[in-house]
Amino acid sequence: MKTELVEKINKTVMSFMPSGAVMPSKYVEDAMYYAMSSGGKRIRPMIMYLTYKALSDNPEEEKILNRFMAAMEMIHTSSLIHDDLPALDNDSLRRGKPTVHVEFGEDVAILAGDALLNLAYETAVLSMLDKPGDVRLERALMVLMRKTGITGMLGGQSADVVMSGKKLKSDERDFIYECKTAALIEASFMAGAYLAGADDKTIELLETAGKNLGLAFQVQDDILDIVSDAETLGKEVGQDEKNDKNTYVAEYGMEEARKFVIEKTEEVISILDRTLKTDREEAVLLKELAKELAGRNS
Ligand code: GRG
Repeated sequence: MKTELVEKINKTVMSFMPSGAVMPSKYVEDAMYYAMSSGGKRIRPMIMYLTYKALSDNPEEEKILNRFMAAMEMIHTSSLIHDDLPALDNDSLRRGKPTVHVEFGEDVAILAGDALLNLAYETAVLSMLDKPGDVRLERALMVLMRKTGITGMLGGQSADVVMSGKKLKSDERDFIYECKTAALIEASFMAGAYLAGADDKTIELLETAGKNLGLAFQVQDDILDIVSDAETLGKEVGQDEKNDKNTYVAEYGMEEARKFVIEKTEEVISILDRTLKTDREEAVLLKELAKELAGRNS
C-alpha cells in the first residue's frame, strides 16, 4: 500500500491516544501506547477510510471518520494484547516486538487491553457530540460494537477457547474464522459505508465483501504460519501445528488453501466493482489492498 496513505492512517489513529496520565496509571497508559505504536499494518482503518472515500458524496468530511478509524484500530489492538496473554495464546512476539505482557507484566497487559477497548468507544461516541442525532454515526457505532461483541470477534474467540484441545469440525472452524477474524473486517467496510450514508443494499454487499476478505485473510494467515518465519511475520510461526489446529490448510492442503484465498479475493473485487464509485482513486486503492492481502507475506 502507498507509504503516504499508511502514514496518514497511522497519524490519524495515533492522534486519539491520550497523553499525560498522571501518577502510577501512567504505566498502563505506556503499555497502551506501546501496543498501538508498534507498527501494525492498519488494514482495518484503511479499509474504513477507503470505503468511505469511495462512496461518500461529501468525501472531504473526514473529522468524524477519523474518530471511527482510531476506534477500530484500538479495538483490534486491544484484542491482540489479550490474545497474546498466557491464558490465551501465550505468545511472546507481536509486530516484531515483545508482547505487552512480556514487556509490562500480565496484570498491566490485562488492564491496557481493557482500557484500550473502552477508549475505542469513548473516541467513537465523542463524534456524536459534534453531530447530535446523526443516524449515520449511531449505525456506525452499533456495527462496531456488535461485530466486536459476543456475536462477532469475541464470540469467535470464545468458541476458540471453549473448543481448545478438541479436533474442530469444518463448520466449527468456519464459524471461528468468520467471527474471530472476519467480523472486524466486515465492520470496517460497513462503518465506512454507514458514515458515507450508503443504502442498506450496499451495506449488505459490503458485509459479504468483508466476510470473504476476512476468510481469505485468515487462510493466508494459516499458510504463512507454515511457510514464513518469525522475522518476516513479526510473530511466532508453527503455532497451528504445535497446537494441533484443524486449519483450512490442515484439512484441505496447501494448494487448495491458496486457491481458496484467490477465489475469495476475486469475490471481494467483484462486489467492490458493483458497489463503489469505481472512477474514484480510493476504489482502485481498496481493490489493490484486497489483492495485496491475498498475496501478503507478513
Ligand atoms: C479485548 C476486544 C477484546 C477481545 C478479546 C482475544 C480476543 C478477545 C480476540 C482475539 C481476536 C484475534 C486476535 C483474531 C485474530 C485476527 C488476526 C488474524 C489478527 C492479525 O491481524 P493483522 O495481521 O495484525 O492485521 P497487525 O499487527 O498488522 O495489526
